[in-house]
Amino acid sequence: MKKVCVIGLGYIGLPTASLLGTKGYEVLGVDVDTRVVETINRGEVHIVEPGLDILVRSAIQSGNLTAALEPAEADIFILAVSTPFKEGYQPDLSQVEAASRRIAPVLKPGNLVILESTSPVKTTEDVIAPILREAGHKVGEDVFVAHCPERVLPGRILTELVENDRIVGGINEASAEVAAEFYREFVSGEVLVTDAATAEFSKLAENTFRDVNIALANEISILCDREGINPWDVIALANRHPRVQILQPGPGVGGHCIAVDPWFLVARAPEQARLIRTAREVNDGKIGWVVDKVKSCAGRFKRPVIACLGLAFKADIDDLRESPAVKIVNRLIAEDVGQIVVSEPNIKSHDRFTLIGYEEAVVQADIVLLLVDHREFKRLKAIDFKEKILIDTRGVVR
Ligand code: SAJ
Repeated sequence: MKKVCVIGLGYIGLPTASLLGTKGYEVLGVDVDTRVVETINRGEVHIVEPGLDILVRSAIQSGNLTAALEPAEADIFILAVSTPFKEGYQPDLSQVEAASRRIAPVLKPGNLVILESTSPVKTTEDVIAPILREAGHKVGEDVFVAHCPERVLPGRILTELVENDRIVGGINEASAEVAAEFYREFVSGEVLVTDAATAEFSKLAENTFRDVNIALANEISILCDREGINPWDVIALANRHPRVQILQPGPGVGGHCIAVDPWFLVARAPEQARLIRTAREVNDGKIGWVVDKVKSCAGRFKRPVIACLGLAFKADIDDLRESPAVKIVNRLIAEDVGQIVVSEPNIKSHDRFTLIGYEEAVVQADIVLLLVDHREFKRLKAIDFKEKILIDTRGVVR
């Protein structure tokens, strides 16, 4: 049985580790967080993703998945740590570096090291390979190194882990071939082979494509608002053209991927990546635009009750990372725009906001600010907002 060691048991590492644990691999999942390790070893999960609880439980019960704080010898090492940005939108690769340092002492000839974390172009070559060489390994000869970017959509992770096409970029041809062979064992999509830097760039290009196109939708929505026109009608009609596919406007772009990754391209070429930077700024700027909109409506009341519907970064998930909704609610509270009530059907409690049911929130409100297109909110009808002001940032209420 092949041994796989997965470093980082978050939104990508845990689904990958548990999937492999049910596909005939002996998997050791490694995380620096004791609480995470203990939770997984009990067969439980610390993140919400459809089907993940069942998969983890069955992988743990079969004995093929174990979680630990330290890596151990294996055939294949998968790095699935996070790659955020730090001040000035500069990539923070400290977790990739730390993970490489921790596996270096246990690597043996014939091992394969795969970076799955979305990373700046040349990370595999300029960050991981030197650390492994320093530890005495012949990279590309006796330790194979490749980048295979994760491409799964939160909410559909378990399906997409298997069905999506995968890009496998090797540090050399031999590494690419060894890594491609591994993915072909459990992926039903096509495995596309290239070099590491091309794989890194392709992943960044995918998320940047989304960001730039959402920025266009957000800018269109701001222009429509000036004209008193419904942007969702404009976009739906424009999209009836056979070659037009405008995305949906919202309160800004959230999550740990699309709101972060384009900065990796900007950081390497600040002078040239002008459109990409502007798109990021347009999407981040939508947050302030929504806050200003609420403030201008609030001015009509003495102290309005403002119901904020949704905190997650997108529909029907519990993930609040980089969520524009959270940023907007925080700003409304900080600027004391009114009495704020918050509803988020996908989480039980929040450390700063008291959560109430969405129907009750609407009843109490003078102003309803709809921030996420959760399925619950789609049940609301225009009649529910009679004599209230509705600011619908997602075009949910028709
Ligand atoms: N959003 C809009 N309008 C749209 C689409 C999305 O405002 O038309 C917003 C969402 O509300 C959310 C943000 O953009 O705040 C991102 O949501 P998303 O569903 O587009 O993407 P993520 O961040 O959940 O996952 C993306 C995916 N990438 C692409 O679709 C190209 C996923 O496949 C990647 O694996 C993931 O990033 C990642 O981990 O990089």
